[in-house]
Parts: sequence; C-alpha cells; structure tokens
Amino acid sequence: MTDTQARIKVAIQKSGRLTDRSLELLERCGLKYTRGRDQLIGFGENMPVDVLLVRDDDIPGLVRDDVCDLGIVGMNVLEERRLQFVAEGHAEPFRVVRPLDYGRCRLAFGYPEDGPIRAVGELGGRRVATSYPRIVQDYLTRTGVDARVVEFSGAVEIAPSLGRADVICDLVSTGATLAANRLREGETILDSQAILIQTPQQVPPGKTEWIDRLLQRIDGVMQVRESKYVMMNAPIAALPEITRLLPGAEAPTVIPLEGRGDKVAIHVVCRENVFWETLENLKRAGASSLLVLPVEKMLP
Ligand code: PRT
Ligand code: ZN
Repeated sequence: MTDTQARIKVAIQKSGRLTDRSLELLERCGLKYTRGRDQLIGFGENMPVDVLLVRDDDIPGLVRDDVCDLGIVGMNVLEERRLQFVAEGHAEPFRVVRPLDYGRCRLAFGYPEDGPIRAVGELGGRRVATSYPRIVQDYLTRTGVDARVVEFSGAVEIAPSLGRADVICDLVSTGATLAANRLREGETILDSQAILIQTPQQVPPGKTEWIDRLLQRIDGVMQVRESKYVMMNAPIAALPEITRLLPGAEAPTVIPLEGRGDKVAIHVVCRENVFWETLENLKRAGASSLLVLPVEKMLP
C-alpha cells in the first residue's frame, strides 16, 4: 500500500454553520494542517489525516462512495440523503458513528399566523414547501396525511406569502426567521445536530490504527468539554455527602492531610459543569479550599 492510500480523509463543510466547530474539533484532536487560500483540501502535517472542505450536501455521498473515510454533517442533510440512497437500493450507505453536540436545530412545520391551518392533521390536500422533501414525505406518509410536498432549495419561509405553498417545513433554531415571516412554529419532525459518519466499507488495515486513534481523541474532546477537575479539603466523615453533591463524578481520590487529624484532600473529575450553587452546597457539607480547574485532555 502506498503512503497516499493510507491517508484518512475527513469531509467537512467548506463554509457554513458547521465549519468553525468542525475544524475546531479536529484541531483539538491534535491535527495541524496546511491549506492554501480557497483550497478544498487541508493536508495533515502531523497525522496521516486530510480534511476535504465541500458543500454539506455532498458529504453523505462522499462517505457512501468511500471517497472519504469520515464525514461531519447535520442530521437533517444525513437523513434526507439516507432516504434517497435507500430508495436507490443502498441498504447501509454510511455508519453513524456519534452525535457531536453542536449545530443543533430542528425541522419543524411553520403555519401562517393568519391562516386556517393549526396542526399537521389539517394538512390533507394542502401544499408543504420544504428543502427536505424526503423527510417530510416520509413523515406525512407515516402519520397518514395526504398533503403535497413542494421542493424549495432556499427561502422556504417566503413560499406561503408568494402563494406557492400553504405551510412550510424548515430548519428552526431561534425561531426568529419564522416570526419575521409571520409563521407560527408547529410540530417538530426531526431534531438535528452535527453527526460524525463513517463509510460502511471495511476499514483497510493501513487505516485502522489512525481511524481508531482519531475516534478515541474525538471522544476525549467531547468528554473534556464539560469536565472539571475539582479539589477540596474536608472531614473524612463528610465524604459520602460530598460524593453525592458532585455532578457526574467518578470515584474520588482521597489523600490524608499531614497533621490535620480527620481531614483529607479530595480530588475528583466531574463529567458535568460545576456551578456556584454546587460549590456553596459542598462548603455547607464541610468542604474548604475548593478549587475547580478545566480539563485540557482526557484519554479513557
Ligand atoms: O453551502 P452549503 O450547502 O454547505 O451550506 P448550507 O447553506 O446548506 O448550510 P448552512 O451552513 O446554512 O447550515 C449547515 C447546517 O447547520 C444545517 O444543515 C443544519 O444541520 C445546521 N443548522 C443549525 C442550521 C441552523 N441551525 C439554522 N438555523 N441550518 C440552517 N438554519 C437556517 C434555517 O434554514 C432558517 O433559514 O436558519 C434559519 C432559521 O434560524 P432561526 O434562528 O431564525 O430560527
Ligand atoms: Zn447545503
């Protein structure tokens, strides 16, 4: 196997809502890459990992066809493409590796504020504008509603005022776009976030080690995001109460304090954010000299 064959390719969005967080994730996994202006590939300098920067809609296909080993794309795009690929006869076009906890939004119905429609059940014989025709059709079929899906590639929210549809089904995050277009948010049909996907093909031996390392580092990055290292002193008798108060804590390390009788130092990793209220409760339980530190890296 040549060196180029053994390099791992990860497809991410070139320029859009998922780009910064996806690049940040790879950088936090230790990847350093060089990329010329407007270049579509970032070449990994310190790992055999290259980053392909493409339109998000192309990512599922690149991973299905094994052009890229891994990809990061919104669940909305992924599910739309999955329905398409399955209809075309691909049983398992890609493997969902894990959700990445950013790029959150929902695919929801939007009903004109001054219109008669209030719920999905009233959509029989009506037109629904959306950029996600397969997801919407699948939902309507499953709920037994006979509406017509009209595909829009952008500016879905203006379809009702143009008279091109009765309602819409589009991505919503804050809801400001719906409100600005005098649409009322209805049922959510898909909750979305950025998803890491992998090709369904067997990983060639030359790539297994680095794919495994990268996935393990991604896990590590996700875990440290909220994790904190907490240190305090406390009477040994307060240990059960202190352990109970600590959010998502592992078994604490307890160290005797020289010449301090029944007092011990407690060190513990918490997998969740530690708020001021928690510290105040810990103090009430007998803890003192409380310190909360961010966790830089973690390898389970
Ligand atoms: O060029 P390319 O095809 O790669 O980009 P794109 O224009 O298709 O996608 P982009 O960058 O807009 O979004 C990428 C991904 O981000 C989406 O596929 C979602 O998974 C995710 N995401 C998260 C969102 C939103 N939040 C979001 N709010 N994608 C789009 N929106 C739009 C929505 O379509 C609507 O127009 O924002 C508007 C609604 O926002 P609010 O805050 O007003 O409710
Ligand atoms: Zn797109």
